[in-house]
Amino acid sequence: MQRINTIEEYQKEYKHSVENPEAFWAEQAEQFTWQKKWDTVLEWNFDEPNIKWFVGGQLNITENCLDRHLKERGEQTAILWEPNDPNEPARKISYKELHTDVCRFANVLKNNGAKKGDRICIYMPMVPELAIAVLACARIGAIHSVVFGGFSFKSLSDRIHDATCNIVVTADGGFRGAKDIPLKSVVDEALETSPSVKKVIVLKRTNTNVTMKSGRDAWWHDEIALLGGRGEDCPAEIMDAEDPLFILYTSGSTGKPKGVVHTTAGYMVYVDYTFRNVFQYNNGEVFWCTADVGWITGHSYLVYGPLLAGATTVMFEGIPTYPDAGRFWSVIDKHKVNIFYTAPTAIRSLEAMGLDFVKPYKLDSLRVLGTVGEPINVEAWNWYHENIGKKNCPIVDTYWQTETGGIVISPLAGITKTKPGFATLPLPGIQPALMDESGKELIGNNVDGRLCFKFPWPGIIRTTYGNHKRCKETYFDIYKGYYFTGDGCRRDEDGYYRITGRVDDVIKVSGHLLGTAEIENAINQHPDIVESAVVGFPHDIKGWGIYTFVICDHERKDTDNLKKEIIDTVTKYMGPIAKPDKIQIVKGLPKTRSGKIMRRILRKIAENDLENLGDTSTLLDPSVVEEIKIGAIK
Ligand code: 7RM
Repeated sequence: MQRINTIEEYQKEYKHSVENPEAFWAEQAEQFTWQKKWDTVLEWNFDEPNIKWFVGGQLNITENCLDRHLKERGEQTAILWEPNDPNEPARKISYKELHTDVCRFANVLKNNGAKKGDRICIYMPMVPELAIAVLACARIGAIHSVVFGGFSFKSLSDRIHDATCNIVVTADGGFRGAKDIPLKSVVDEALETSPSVKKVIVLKRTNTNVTMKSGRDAWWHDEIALLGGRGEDCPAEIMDAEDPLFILYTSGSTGKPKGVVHTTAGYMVYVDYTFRNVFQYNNGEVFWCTADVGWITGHSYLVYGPLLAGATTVMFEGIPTYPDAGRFWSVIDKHKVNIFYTAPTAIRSLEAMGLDFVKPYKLDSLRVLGTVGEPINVEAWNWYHENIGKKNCPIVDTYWQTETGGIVISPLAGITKTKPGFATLPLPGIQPALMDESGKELIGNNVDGRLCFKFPWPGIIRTTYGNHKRCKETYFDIYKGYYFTGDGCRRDEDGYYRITGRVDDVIKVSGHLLGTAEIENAINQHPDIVESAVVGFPHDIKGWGIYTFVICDHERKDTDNLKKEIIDTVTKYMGPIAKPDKIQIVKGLPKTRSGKIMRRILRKIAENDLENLGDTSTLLDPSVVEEIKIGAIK
């Protein structure tokens, strides 16, 4: 399959994609295995919204990830798995083996009552069986909803409940660094309030003691054994192009996460196209995306993108600092990784550990480096470029979202001239628009505004599960006729895009998108807390840290204990990723007369910018601000 090779080709392809998007995307879709070709490439309006790609087409994405490659690269490694413990052997699963494993587990799901259209929740550690479970769902037309293993029981149960999942696939536990994460017991707690779940399939990974509820819970290996050596084949369910492929929850401005829905054909065409072009993937290369499959980056560029392109995809179970801060670099040498894709927060934390952890490694297999998830600061970009890429590897700063399905603004590796801190140019098919506060599109270069897109691409969100109105209101109503990202953005004198950060109440903490309202809900579970307000503050390593203001219903003199209890409460209800960095106990919060918290003021205080709080005259009680300023945590 062809890809863009020069900047002139990019410009030509971009122009074609804007002038004739339907012809352009139809060309990209040709190479896949279709059970039936589409009748119409695109039907859309952004008002409802109603977006349909490859209407009338029928296919199964796993035939394109697996069956399509068997003849040419059946023996090639599809998944190269690196365990948490470097002394445990790595696993290499060929395309042929992966095909068999996926079919077997698809049959297990069927034996447990799964059917096309069912929602299946996957809550697993980073082991090959996670990818196998994802693909097995797709094989039988069940909609997967992967929940990141770092979320705890309440977040898990909310997500299971929202999608009314009937099956959960999990493991006894997972290894992460020196820790053993007890996944099954979290599932047990979540299921106390999730009546829709009839079956739980449990992979044995850590050998942790778990309780198995009879009639509901079954071991993965027992279910495979029940197939008695049969089940190596499972016909791929024929799906309509717009049948949902998966739901993935993402945080929003309210406390309730949104179930972003992606559908089959458009998502497939888009992640394959962007994978091959952005990373300039060559046949035979080893690609490593360090994201967890629980996030969209793992869905699109650890599982689907690389497998669609027939690549070898590395899956790493552990963390960057275990057994030491050289682990990423050691794995790159060990598996001769050619393309390495990670988050700025990981780069900053490893940079802070010093070059002694980099020096022992050659890193000479690397050809392309990538980043994703948040703006990368110039210092981290330079460190990555010099010490990891040895000034030889282009860096692609890829901008995208759970809702965009795949990368939308990014350099093409080695083709687009890069500028540290800039995601650079829109990919073919992507039509960005910057809007001012009044809703007018800003024309020309050297402008700052809010980033929107004015034309659909195949990977765009279709709906938010069970609540189409919320999808419309969040993304399509704010600027009529546009999809709104929620990000601020600058277009510079060269027409290059630089993302300046979120303009709503979500924050990126260590690359994880968290809703401040969601964290507040978790904090408010503490019996002594009456009210709380969470805002972000700039953090050297994490990008953003979590600053929380809490009001207690009676005076607690043991503030250290109280703070510890609050952290434990957040960990218990939401998960360790949402632990507050700073907790300030306050008597009141700055509220307007209508009772709305003025977060602008709290953000300034959290940033330690006490002199520029702006207008506080509309506050119900301006004196609370003085009290908060005095107690502010530096
Ligand atoms: C892929 C992912 C989406 C939000 C998005 C931005 C931020 C992502 C970049 C970035 C600056 C980047 N999906 N973001 N990539 N900001 N430069 N290259 O992260 O749904 O979890 O988050 O992440 O704010 O809206 S996500």
